[in-house]
Amino acid sequence: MAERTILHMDLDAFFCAVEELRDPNLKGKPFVVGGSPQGRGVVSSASYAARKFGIHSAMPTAQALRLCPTLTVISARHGDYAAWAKKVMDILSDETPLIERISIDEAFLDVSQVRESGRQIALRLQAEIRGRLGLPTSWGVASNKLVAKIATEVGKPEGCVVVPPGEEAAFLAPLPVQMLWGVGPKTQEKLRQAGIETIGQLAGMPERALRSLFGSRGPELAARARGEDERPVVQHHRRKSMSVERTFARDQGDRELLESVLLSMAEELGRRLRERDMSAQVVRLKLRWPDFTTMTRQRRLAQPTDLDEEIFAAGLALFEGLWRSGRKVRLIGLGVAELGAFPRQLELFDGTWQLERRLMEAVDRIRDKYGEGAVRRARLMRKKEG
Ligand code: DCP
Ligand code: MG
Repeated sequence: MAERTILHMDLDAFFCAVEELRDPNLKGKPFVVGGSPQGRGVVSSASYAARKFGIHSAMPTAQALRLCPTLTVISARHGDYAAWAKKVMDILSDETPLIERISIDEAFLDVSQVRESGRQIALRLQAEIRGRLGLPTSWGVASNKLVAKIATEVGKPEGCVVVPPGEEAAFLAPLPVQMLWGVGPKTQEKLRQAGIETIGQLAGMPERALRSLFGSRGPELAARARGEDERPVVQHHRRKSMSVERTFARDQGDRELLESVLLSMAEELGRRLRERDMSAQVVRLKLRWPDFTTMTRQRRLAQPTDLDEEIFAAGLALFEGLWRSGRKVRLIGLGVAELGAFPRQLELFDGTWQLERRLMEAVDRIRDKYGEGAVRRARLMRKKEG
């Protein structure tokens, strides 16, 4: 394979950084974006000041507050984060079409064909995102995705770490094995028992020892530890499904409330589809009862949609098939699947759909400008979560 130049970008404390744009007083303070400590809320994103107390993503908010009693807890505004992330991705797309988005705040770029050096491109994009949007990013530059992503991690925050070709293994050697893609807690524990803690030690393990520990996965693991990775940057990476779910602080059995939660989820999914110019063929519902049994049902639509109302109608029909009046629900989730490109040709045949689509586009614009709460369907106004 010809030598490649791969960039990896990840926003620093992303949800927190967006909250700092809204309220600059938060800068430098310990705060998190996350769920409420009274319920079963967890931290989504922790400011760097909060991380000094040992607070991190996925930690229960109640525990975070014990570590730092003066911590500010902000509830997530997902619509805002999606809108800011899209602005960042648009700046990257202006640079090159060879871009693969791998999460809300992360992307790979293949700039092998660009004359400028990887470092120059990364520093220029970092400055542009900081200057135009006010958001901090970290960058990794390497000959493949695996090493570029770890380089980003090492340089955080606001770093730009370049690993020259040929230096991959030496760069990885001192780092802990769990930084390697594919090494989860179980693999890490096995390695620890074998006395292996760094990526360099893993790379130096005899093939026989690797095979006896990990079977056919062994050689692959060793190749990664040497910093080898041939995976291409996949353009227009299309997700096959997306979903939102909500665990209630208290189990809920009220029909109106559950329906209004479903509707707000349908609105979020519709918006995310429209932002990506995609439509969904399948709608899925997930319900978890207080005893933790979980049911999922799905329904195939007559034609693909990106409209809140149609997603909601399908979700509601599934809900009615599973739920009996008054039955308490612990978690409710709504998702869409079999995503595809937006079926524009349908516009010619379906006037109502076209009207609804234009209405939704107007609503999206208002929400971009004034926030998610600016436009709500009337039925969402009726009831607040009890
Ligand atoms: N996120 C979440 N729950 C998690 C992890 C992440 O909701 N368990 C959300 C919030 C983060 C965003 O995804 O802001 C991006 O995830 P990152 O892992 O990149 O975390 P941050 O951007 O917050 O911090 P970092 O500076 O380490 O990248
Ligand atoms: Mg991030």
